[in-house]
Amino acid sequence: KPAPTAKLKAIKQISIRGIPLLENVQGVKKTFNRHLHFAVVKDRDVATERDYYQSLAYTVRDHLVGRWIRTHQHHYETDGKRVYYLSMEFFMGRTLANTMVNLGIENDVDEALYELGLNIEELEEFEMDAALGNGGLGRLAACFLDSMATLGLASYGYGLRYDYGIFTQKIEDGYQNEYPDDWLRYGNPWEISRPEFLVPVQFYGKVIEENGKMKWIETEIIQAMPFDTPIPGYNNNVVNTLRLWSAKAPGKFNFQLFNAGDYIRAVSEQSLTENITRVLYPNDNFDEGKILRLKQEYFLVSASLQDIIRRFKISKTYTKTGKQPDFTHFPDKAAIQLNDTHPALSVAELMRLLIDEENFDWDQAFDITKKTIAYTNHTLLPEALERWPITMFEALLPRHLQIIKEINSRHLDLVKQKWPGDDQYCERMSIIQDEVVNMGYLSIVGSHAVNGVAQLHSDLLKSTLFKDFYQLNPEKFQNKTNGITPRRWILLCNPDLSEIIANKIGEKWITDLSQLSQLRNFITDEQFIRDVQRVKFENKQRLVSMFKNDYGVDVNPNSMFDVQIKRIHEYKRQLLNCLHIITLYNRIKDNPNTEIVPRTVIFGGKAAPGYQQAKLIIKLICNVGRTINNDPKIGGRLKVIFLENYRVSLAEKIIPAVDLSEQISLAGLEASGTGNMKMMLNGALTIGTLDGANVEMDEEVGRDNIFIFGMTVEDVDALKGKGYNSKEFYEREPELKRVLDQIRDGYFSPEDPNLFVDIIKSLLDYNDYYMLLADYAEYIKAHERAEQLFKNPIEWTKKAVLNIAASGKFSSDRTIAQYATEIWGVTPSDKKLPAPEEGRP
Ligand code: B1H
Ligand code: IMP
Repeated sequence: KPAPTAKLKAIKQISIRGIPLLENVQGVKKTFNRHLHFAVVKDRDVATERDYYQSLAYTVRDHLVGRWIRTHQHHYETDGKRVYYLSMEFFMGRTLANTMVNLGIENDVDEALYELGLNIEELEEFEMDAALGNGGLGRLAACFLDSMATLGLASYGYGLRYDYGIFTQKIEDGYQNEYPDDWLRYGNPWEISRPEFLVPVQFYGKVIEENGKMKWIETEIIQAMPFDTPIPGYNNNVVNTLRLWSAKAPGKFNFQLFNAGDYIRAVSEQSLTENITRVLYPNDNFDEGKILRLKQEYFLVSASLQDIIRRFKISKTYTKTGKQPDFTHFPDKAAIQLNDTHPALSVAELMRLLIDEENFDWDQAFDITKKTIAYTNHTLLPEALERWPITMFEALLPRHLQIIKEINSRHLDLVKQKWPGDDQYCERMSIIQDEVVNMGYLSIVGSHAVNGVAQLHSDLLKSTLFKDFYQLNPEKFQNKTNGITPRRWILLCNPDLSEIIANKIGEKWITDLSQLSQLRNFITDEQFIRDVQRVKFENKQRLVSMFKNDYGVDVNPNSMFDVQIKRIHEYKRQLLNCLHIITLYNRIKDNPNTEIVPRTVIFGGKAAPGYQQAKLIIKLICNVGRTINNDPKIGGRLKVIFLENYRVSLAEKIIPAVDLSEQISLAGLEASGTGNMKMMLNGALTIGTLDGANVEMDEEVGRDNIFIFGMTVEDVDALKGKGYNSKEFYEREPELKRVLDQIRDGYFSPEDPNLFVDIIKSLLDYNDYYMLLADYAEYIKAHERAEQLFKNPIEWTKKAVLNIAASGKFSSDRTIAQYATEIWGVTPSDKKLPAPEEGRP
């Protein structure tokens, strides 16, 4: 047995210092070969392209791990406030290229693979998207992780490791079909499991009182197994962690009690408890209210809070000084951000832990809870607001129901104080109403800050959905306009545009996107405008090749790429776009010789599997495409394409090629939108309503450089107030009437003439809930303005450049800096950590 000092000396040899890093091409080749041999266990005679991808992934991963370990050490040593982003969705997409970009090793790796006779872009295609999200909300979480790491925050994402992400969409005979997304089939080189940090999560059971203390007993336990994914910052040697929980059966039943048959059954049934993290719920902006979803939400919350508290207790302040953990300092050491109400149980769970486990009294516990937690709202749509029946709580989380009732009763006391004698406030503001728990209200009451995701949305929260709560606590309400990470959404996906920008203004814009405003100085620079035009054209050509290879359709790269890519939802009004397409079609048919701008209208997006109306809209788009694309009289001047299986990796290919970006939701319904920002940053012009962040894009770029149309929120309210009647618009506008009649009468579905009658019913018989017909005329006119401008390529490109130049506000770095200073109480830093070989920070 070695003496203690000898042991200390020996352990110093366990160090990552001196592990050679491969900062050059030779090194990359060597490591690549080593991984092919030792990790993939293949030689070049039998290795497949996928094997080469695997070796490449391991090679790139090698460059992360030193920085990852060092960053952990740094956070432990500095022991500052940590930021925890809790989300049911992290829509990460692919990791390989993003890692190379953020570590700045893409050129060396590129060169090394080229020398080995391999094509890096082809290998990248073997990586499955980590598609653990539905749409904007999940992708926002992913962009935030990138920005938090880039701003040097001690930040952690917490989520669920679904075995199956968002379904794979296939379009078969024009219909959407769903297939499971088996993303872990070939293993995941970007994650590392941490069985040593397994935590138990309790469900069901009952509550008893013992010596004046509440005890939650006889619970069923499911283990949460963490899987960590590295999150590299841009060029700063920071690598933070995304920790995703996977359900694991406890596996501890008493073998003695079972006979052989019971034993086999008991072991087999373990897999049933692991169903909790089996699959992502595929609904965007819609709450299904299923018990399995509630279990998922509590699983995330309970496992994450236990981990956060463990880390608090082992923080340097306590382990190095021998002091006892003091939870009154917890809010100085942890900020917890709730990504919508999906992790809202955090409020009740933190209260339970503080009161039942840490023996705090109610008032102190609630003070700590409120100071720690903040809540972001992402939608006003009533069908998306979570309201759980208390019967579900009663069975699954009896202690939490007690706590929520107590939070509510104390909250209502404050409401009574504020509005004495007015019972209506108590009725409206109760967290529990009609036997359901309003998770939005719980989140507000349990937080010190509540924010919307664009200025208009935040204002509407205060004036409508949370009006009473705003009057009670105006100081809580904030705005944090969404943003996107410029690393993935221009540097990675549009390297050629990035390069011509860098040639003009250097590279500082990559971490300070507002610097793009300098591009305004170059709109008279003819060469620069031609370069921007050329890059857009080349990006479109790449997409054209994909259309040809994957779909067998010919597309004219000189046509206007008119693109609507987002979840299929009635409020997003893909149907309005479709009405415009049919209008154009009719116009061309009526006047076959008119000079029109050739146009390719591209759709992409998934419909929730149970959302029949949305699925029918997909079918309509496909059928309209079939009719138009095959009509010889159109002669290719108008094409309609529905892109299958829209996802992060496909977005990266489409967005750089967009000319016209469709952002046409009914005003007041799209909380922010973030696709709008991605296309603006890549030099698209926007056709859009004054909704969500479009309002701020309009402010930044100026009305001359964006095609704004349609009703404002105030117009919508006024029209509803005086009584909207969609049939009036139908009768009043002949072109509109003709389009609707065609759809209704089977013009696009001759084999089944009644196929689309439900769509027309929703517009005429059910009075067009999303008011497409009211915005139709202005929408058509806005498109005419776009077409006019497109005829002048130089003028169009100048406006495209002005859009790029005005997109600086929409960096998620700006968004995160505001969260950091205005909600979390932490300070962004542009300091680089030392490189890993330079020793401990
Ligand atoms: C957004 C959701 C959403 N808002 C419920 N709400 C879900 C609600 O599975 N569920 O139950 C899933 C998602 N998603 C989007 O958030 C908004 O519609 C966008 O406008 C916004 O840009 C995005 C990010 O803030
Ligand atoms: P966590 O498990 O996510 O909280 O990360 C803990 C990390 O902090 C470890 O992986 C270490 O890299 C780092 N760390 C550095 N020194 C210590 C220590 O003395 N105790 C615990 N963690 C430490």
